[in-house]
Amino acid sequence: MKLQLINPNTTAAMTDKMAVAARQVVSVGTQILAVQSATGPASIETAVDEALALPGLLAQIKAGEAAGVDAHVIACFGDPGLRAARELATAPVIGIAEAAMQMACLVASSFSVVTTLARTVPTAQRLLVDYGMTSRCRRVRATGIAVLELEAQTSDLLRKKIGDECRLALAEDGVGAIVLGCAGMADLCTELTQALGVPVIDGVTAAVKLAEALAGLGLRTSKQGDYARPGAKPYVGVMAQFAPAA
Ligand code: 5HY
Repeated sequence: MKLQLINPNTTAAMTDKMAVAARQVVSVGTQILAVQSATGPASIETAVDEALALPGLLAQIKAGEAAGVDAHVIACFGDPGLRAARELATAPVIGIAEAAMQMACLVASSFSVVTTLARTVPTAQRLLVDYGMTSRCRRVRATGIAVLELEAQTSDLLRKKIGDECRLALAEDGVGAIVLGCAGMADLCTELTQALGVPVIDGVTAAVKLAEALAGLGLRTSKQGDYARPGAKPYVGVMAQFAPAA
């Protein structure tokens, strides 16, 4: 089975970090094809970053479909372009935020999200509404860490900061699980699970395992309704390459 793990930001060190985490959890025989967008922002923290990350992300979805991958994972906690990617793909497309939230609900009645900048908290909150998760998530907590501070191996200082915020979530929010709110936190999941004694869910590994399960069951993205392929029409300028074909 081939799973395409797409980092929709353009930072290769972050792609490498998430690929290591993904390869540690997949079954023998599952190949992780880790790629990042060729165009766009180095990290996705604002609505502008997200909008300008989408062409590069959708190009990777198209390339993965052409290569016949069995599933795609969008490895950014804002789940950028998830609905658009599902319109383009026939293979399943999993966003790491949705995957982590769904998995958290299977092992705890409630969870808190520990993420990066305060600026990104409303994005996670919007996703909770979209995914019907507001009754299961008690709080989205910011650590004040920028995404690019997590691009390579997480430093001891940042590990402590993230661990401390998780402990506050457990003490104050009354939750049974923690969801890590950035793909760059994928290297922390195992140690935090051991240190905190509760399920800690990293979206990258959660999404990869869900992608493996869906592909293994032969489930594909529905082409009925709003995930149907976009109809043919011209796009102009730099977007011409994305014009849906007949
Ligand atoms: C991520 N941004 O996982 C999100 C995290 C965030 O470039 N990769 C990014 O902080 O919203």
